[in-house]
Amino acid sequence: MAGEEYINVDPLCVQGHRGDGQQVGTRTSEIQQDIQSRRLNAGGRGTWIYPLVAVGFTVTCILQLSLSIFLRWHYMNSTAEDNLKAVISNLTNTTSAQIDQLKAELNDLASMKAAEIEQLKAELNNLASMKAAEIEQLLKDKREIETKLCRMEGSCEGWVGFKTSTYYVSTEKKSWTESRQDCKDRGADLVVINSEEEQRFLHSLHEVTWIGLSDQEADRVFHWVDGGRITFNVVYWGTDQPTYEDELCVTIFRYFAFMVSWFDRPCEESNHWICEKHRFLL
Ligand SMILES: [Ca+2]
Ligand SMILES: [Ca+2]
Repeated sequence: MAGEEYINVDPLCVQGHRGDGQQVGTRTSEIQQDIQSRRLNAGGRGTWIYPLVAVGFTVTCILQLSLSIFLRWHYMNSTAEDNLKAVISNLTNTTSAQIDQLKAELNDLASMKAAEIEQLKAELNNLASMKAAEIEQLLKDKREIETKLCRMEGSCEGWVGFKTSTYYVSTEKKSWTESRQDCKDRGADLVVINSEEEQRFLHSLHEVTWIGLSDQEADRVFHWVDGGRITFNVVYWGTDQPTYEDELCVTIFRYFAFMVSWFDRPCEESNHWICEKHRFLL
C-alpha cells in the first residue's frame, strides 16, 4: 500500500530467540517500535515533499512565463527595431531622391533664369541703343532749335547780336582751320567783315581773334570764307601788314586801333575766334 514502508526482519533472528519467551517478546516490541518509528519518519517525508513539489512547479511556471514574456518582448523589440530600420531606410532613400529631384529642378530653374537674364540683357542693350539714338536725335533737334532761336532773337547764351547778324566769341584757342570747323558745327562760319560798323564792333569783343579771311592758295590774294575778296572800302590792315610768306590767316588785334588791327598770322597758331550767323537765314 502507498505510504507504507516494508521492513526486512531476519526470521532466524526471531526464531533464535523464541526459546526465551521474555527475551523474544522484548525483541519483538523493539522491532515493532522501530517499524513504527520508520513509518512515522516515512510519513513525515511525504507531507514535506508536496509543498516542495508545488513550489518547484510554481517556480517552473514563473520561469516559463518569464521566458515567454522575455521572448515575446525580445521579438517585439526586434520587430520594432527592424521596422524602425526599414522606416529610416525608406526615409533616407526618399529624402535622397527628393534632394536629387530638387537639385535637378534647381539646375533647370537656374538654366531658365540664366537664359532669361541673357535675353533681358540683349533687350536692354537694344533698348539702350535705341534710346542712345533717340537721345542723339533729340540733342540734334535741340541744337537746331537753339540755332534758329539764336538767328531769330539775335542773341542767346554765348552769342551776341549786332545789326543783322549774331556772333560767337570762343572761350578756347584753336588753329584757323579748326576754328572755322567749330563755327560750321554751330551752323555758322568765321566772321566776314562787311562794314566799318561791323569792324568797330568786332574789334571791341576780344584781344586777338581769328576772322574769316585767309590766303589759302598763298598767292597773296586774301579771300573771305564766303568767297568774296577784300574791297577797297573795307580793309583794316595793321602797319606793315600783311607780311605773307607763312602768315596766311588773319586776326584782329585789339591792341591796335580798329582801323589798323588786321594782322596775318601762321594758320596753325592757336587763337580765339569769332563765328557769325545771319539772323534772316532761318
Ligand atoms: Ca559780316
Ligand atoms: Ca603778318
